[in-house]
Amino acid sequence: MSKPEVLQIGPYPEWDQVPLDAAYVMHRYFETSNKPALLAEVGARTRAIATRGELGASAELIAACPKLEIVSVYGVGFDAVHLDSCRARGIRVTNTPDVLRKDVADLAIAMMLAQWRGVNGAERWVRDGSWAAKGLYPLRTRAWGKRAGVLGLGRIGFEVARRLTGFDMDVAYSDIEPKPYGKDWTFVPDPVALAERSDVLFVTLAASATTRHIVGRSVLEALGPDGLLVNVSRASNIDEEALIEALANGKLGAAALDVFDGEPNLNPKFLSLPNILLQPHHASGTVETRKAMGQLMRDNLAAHFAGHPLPSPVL
Ligand code: 8YV
Repeated sequence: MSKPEVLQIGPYPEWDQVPLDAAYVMHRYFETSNKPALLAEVGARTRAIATRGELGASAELIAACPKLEIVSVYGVGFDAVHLDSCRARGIRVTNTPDVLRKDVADLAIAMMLAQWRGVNGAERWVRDGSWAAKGLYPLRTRAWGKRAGVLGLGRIGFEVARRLTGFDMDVAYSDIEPKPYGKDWTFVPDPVALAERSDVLFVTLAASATTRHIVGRSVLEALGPDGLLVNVSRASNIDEEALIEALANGKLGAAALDVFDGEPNLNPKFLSLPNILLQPHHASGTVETRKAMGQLMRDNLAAHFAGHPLPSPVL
């Protein structure tokens, strides 16, 4: 039997690429300079799209593959997949939840600590000779015991909140409704009220059209001049222009971001702000987790082509 043809939207590590190449005819969309020509050539034979969370699959891409059966996402976020097109044509969609939640939470906590304890600046202080020349590093902010807000108590938010509890923090969260697994934490439905009572606000919401810019001027100003915003979800959850303005005029104390509009080409205004920690969308980026994500993405494809139930379906 001939191998199913798969359109590959982004690169994968070798430990995934080798088995993918063995099981399927992989068309490397991301490598070709003439994307329309590749689509015209292989779109009609493409039965699966293998993509990454931040790349997804657009309506145009899906339309160019009339025999498409499944979109398999390497990542938990499927906001970049045009779900309406998939629903309309009965195309299955899978993602890789669970396996990455603890790593994403770990990086969120690391970003908070790095900002409050000034880890990057302190490293520079040693390397550039400031320690010897100027003396002690300026005092920073304590982390333990502070008030934390978690915007979105899904799988990742839950792991963030659990970790914050270990820092003796007073933890509250916002979500559509109180979560049965959130009983140790205070439920504050309104994101502005959550920000108001928080020293640090973690954005851990799954992104959708309804969450777009949920963190806007009013949330940022409620978090305030001493507040810290940490985003490990999607850039679309934050109004970036309002964030840049609030950081520049001191209405928000600091921010730590792993995701950006238009990434990897972020708004250059971010680069000139001293009170922001910038990370290259790598919250799930450990060898262990990326191996688990790749395995789950491949398991979903294999199950689909074997006619078995999908391990982690979205649609
Ligand atoms: C990954 C992500 O960096 O899970 C997601 O939705 O955005 C990240 O974990 C990405 O999917 C890998 O490309």
